[in-house]
Amino acid sequence: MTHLDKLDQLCINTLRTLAMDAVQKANSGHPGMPMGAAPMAYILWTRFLKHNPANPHWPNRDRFVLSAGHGSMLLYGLLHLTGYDLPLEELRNFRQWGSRTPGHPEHGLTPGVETTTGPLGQGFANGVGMAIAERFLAEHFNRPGHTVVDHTTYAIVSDGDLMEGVASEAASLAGHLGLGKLIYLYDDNHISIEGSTDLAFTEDVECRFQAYGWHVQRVDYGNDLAAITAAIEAAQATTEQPSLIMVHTHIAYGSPGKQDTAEAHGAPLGEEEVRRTKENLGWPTEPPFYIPDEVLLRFREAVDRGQAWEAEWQARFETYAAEYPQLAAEWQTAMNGQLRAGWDADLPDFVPADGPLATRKASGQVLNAIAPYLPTLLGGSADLAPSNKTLLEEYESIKDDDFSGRNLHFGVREHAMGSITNGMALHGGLIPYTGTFLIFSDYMRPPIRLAAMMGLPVVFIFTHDSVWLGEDGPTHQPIEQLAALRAIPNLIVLRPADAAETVEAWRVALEHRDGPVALALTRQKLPVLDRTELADADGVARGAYVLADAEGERPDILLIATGSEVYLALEAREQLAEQGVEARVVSMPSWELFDQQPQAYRDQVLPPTVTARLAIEAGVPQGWHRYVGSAGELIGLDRFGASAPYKVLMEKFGFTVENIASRALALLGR
Ligand SMILES: Cc1ncc(C[n+]2csc(CCOP(=O)(O)OP(=O)(O)O)c2C)c(N)n1
Repeated sequence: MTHLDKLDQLCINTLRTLAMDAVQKANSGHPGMPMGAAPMAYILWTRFLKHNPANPHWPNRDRFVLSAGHGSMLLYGLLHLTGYDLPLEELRNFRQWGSRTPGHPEHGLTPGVETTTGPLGQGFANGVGMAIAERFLAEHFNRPGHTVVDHTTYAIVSDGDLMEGVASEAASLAGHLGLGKLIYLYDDNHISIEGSTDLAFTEDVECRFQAYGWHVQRVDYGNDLAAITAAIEAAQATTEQPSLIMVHTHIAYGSPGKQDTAEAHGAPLGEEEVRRTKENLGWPTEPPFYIPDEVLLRFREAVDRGQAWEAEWQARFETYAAEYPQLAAEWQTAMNGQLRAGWDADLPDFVPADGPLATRKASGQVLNAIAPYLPTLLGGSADLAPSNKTLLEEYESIKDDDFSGRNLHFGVREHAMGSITNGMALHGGLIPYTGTFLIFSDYMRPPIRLAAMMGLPVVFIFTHDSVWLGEDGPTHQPIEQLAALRAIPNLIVLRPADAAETVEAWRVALEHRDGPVALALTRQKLPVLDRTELADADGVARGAYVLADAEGERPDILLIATGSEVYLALEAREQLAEQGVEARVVSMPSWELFDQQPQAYRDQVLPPTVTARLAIEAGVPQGWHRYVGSAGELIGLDRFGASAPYKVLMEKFGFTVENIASRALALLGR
């Protein structure tokens, strides 16, 4: 072994043995990765990472992402040892019910965990979003002589991370944008679950990342602390390129029987092998979870250092606030995740005289109306901005050498767009949004799910929200996507019926701070509903509302519709009235918001006594029985779409006023 002083060695072996012991005690988990990556983690956390264990929310802290989330015990070891609020007892309870040490790191549960990782590649892309956020906020808030935003995003990434496509997408964009404050350490151990990476991963990673525009270095020996230190210093000095440091390591380092084997990846070493490994590392075999005093002292230096860093930053911030009070106030509002007062002053007020309008277009108008009031509203599209209407027209594009713009161009990279945007939200200070076609929500499902799990305030804009996009045909026509999104817990899906509902949907989306919102918007024009005759669009906030009621006391039938099918339901209501049938039309832009309403309100909108119910939505009917009941019926789509003008498709698929009216009559037995 080279360059290891004794205390460093003890610290590193503490990280290793804590992981071995916790996995052994839980009888489940991944010991190999923490054992191999312990030296780089130790160096990073004790010599470079600027953080404050006493305040995991210090805004100017460096961000650390453990993208190889299965190595969670490495992170829990670091958090405990450096003094975060994570007692040793929690490490003893690794993977147990109610512990703060779940199998994979969960943001919001464990102090100091910057993002939820485990699905490989996600953390890699989250880090890119964090670095974008840092650079944008630095550009926006720093002033000459006043640097209030200045930190680095670090990650440890693994073979699995680099095999995942989402990491390639994110790396490509990070290289393009020249994110110099992004430094990734690659745990290059040549082992994944099935065995050697020779089985499926033999590309030249170094050349690949160089081709993306990254600065790439190699550390040939994962225990060479001096080489790791020098590489991180060189990465820090590289300010116009992201850095990848390929550290050649050995999975389960120190285990006589399991080092360099896939066996050590995801299973306990076994009592006997733990004992042999400890002996081999010169470690006392008893007790488990042993932490030498001098090790704790060394790691806990982070506490005082962190407090000093934050205090120094706080002083800097106060000088800044004295000179730029308005900017400082804006910073506080943004970092608190609040909206500037009066942000909605210029929201458009749509009326029928405006003529028919696609909800995507209305959404674009909303975005442009709020952008001047929300200086940290930042997003873009996966190369579909002209279609998604996501462009902020008065602002420039973000470029590698200029982050003063407000429009991000994610390129055709939906998956990374979602994950990067999650990283932007995790960083804090931004109001991030994405844009693509609803059909491609399938390409970004993993980050949507994680945004929901983490409760991140991200707005996912999805246009071309039904088969009515027309001629592009079934590959582009969403059928099951609304149902699939509604299946994700803690995600609010909103499908507004007209321009006015779109404004209200945006209001909900921006004010909802503890989870993501998906907006489903039309490509085709829709009439702006006449609110002098109908209920106000602010009913959107309740998820469903009575748009047009029956004339008499009690409706004969409920017509429940969403988005572009609502105006059809309104016309069908009139036809039915001519035939003596009293129909109530319920606009139901969001199931999730409706389900949150008190029972009394839900019963008022969908009276239990009215069992004749017909729901109309251009998508799979899955789930609608919950609202129409066993006596109700659905007009939906149980097939893929077809390439044709949308008015033809509406005829062919039965989405006509006549068909709705006749199905309603049939339901009533007339
Ligand atoms: C998206 C995704 N697919 C599959 C897995 C299951 N999985 C966990 S770790 C891993 C690969 C392990 O290889 P590596 O990243 O090199 O980790 P190491 O073996 O070095 O611990 C896989 C396939 C996952 N966590 N995420």
